[in-house]
Amino acid sequence: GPESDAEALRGRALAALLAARERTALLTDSVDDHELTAQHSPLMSPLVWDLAHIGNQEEQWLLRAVGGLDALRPEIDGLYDAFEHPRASRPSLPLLPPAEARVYAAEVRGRALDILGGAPLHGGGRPLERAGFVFGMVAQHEQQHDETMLITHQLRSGPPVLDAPEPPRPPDAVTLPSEVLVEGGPFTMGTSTEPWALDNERPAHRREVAAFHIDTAPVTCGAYERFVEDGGYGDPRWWAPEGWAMVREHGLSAPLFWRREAGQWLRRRFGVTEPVPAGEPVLHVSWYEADAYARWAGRRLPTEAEWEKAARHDPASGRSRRYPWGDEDPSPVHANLGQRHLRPAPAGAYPAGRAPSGAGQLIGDVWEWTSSDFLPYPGFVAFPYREYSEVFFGPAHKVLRGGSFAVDRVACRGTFRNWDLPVRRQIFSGFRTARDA
Ligand code: AVJ
Ligand code: FE
Repeated sequence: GPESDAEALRGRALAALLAARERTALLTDSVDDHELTAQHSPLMSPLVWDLAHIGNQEEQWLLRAVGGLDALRPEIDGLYDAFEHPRASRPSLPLLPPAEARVYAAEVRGRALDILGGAPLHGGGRPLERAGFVFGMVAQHEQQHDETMLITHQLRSGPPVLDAPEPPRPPDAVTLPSEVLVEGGPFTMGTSTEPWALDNERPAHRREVAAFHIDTAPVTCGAYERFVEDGGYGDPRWWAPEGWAMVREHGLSAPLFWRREAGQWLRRRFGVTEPVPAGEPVLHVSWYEADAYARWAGRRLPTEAEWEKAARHDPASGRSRRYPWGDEDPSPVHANLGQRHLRPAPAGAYPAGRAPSGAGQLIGDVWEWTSSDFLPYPGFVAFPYREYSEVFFGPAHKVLRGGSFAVDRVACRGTFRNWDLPVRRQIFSGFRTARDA
């Protein structure tokens, strides 16, 4: 009944909040105070900013909006407002030092758990609390910043501080077809029922999608290396005009973190230099690089609707699944999520995670660039704040789908939408290609 449903939701929200904090602790306790406050890249905040920002968002939504409490430290709100201070300027702000930031986040968390214990999560409650949405939103927010902090870890120099086991090898990579066919026809895109889906994933709506072919797996480093070796970065034919300008301005010749030494491509990954692994999905490419590779290969990026149809549409039932493999939450047999590994799994891994279309590794491993601009779905309503999605809609941002190895499962679904500028390559981004049928 409603009572046990509310208790199940409370348990799920509690588990999601605790898991996020455990990961935040791993990312912020693995470096010293100097590294927490340093600027590792002008593209990123100091780690200690993310830490206190996580606490400040939790305070604003769980303590103030839900709990009706007054601000614990009203004077710091402005420091941790992402719109007030661009990332490059954050190291020079009077930020809370690491010890104070930890105490602040822990104090907020203690009160948030008290509020969770008494919140009406079922039925008639306020929209913010219904089905535990706001608690799920805060857990997703923390996990998204944990991914951001992992990007900062990748950008830092010095010896490695993180470690994780290797991802599983594919059982049958050699027998996989390179692409699959998705038949034409309508499918249901987005969701109106997923309780913790964010505003930009809503509402569910029908989309007509013509037949297309899409890669079975993300484009690998080995395939991408052939584009590099074929002079791809020196040939304007393959590039969008702004992409070509980016290549020229920054002298780009390969994905970020790659370098060529003694006739071999090497890459740096979380402080370790290693040969570029041919069978692994390519990482750290911008939208412009993905777009150029696809043109060189005689193909194109999939649209966002094509990506979601390949990932969710079940022709047998005519309905869209929560995930490629079905409606069950992700487990380690389905996808490389949650920073369990510090790299994508080789192409062809996770056979249990494949979609009815036959495409695999749609969830986890690498964020996948699509050709689409980040736009609202028909019937979009900003909730609970315009600054999460609405202010980013428009042609400046391209959509990424599917999540990377650095995404937690609470912040990943078949409907989940990420976005970024087409020049960005420090993110855990790759892609797959498509063509008209
Ligand atoms: C959805 C990943 C683009 O990190 O800028 C974090 C998520 N929003 N805090 C970002 C987010 C507010 C957002 N992305
Ligand atoms: Fe944020």
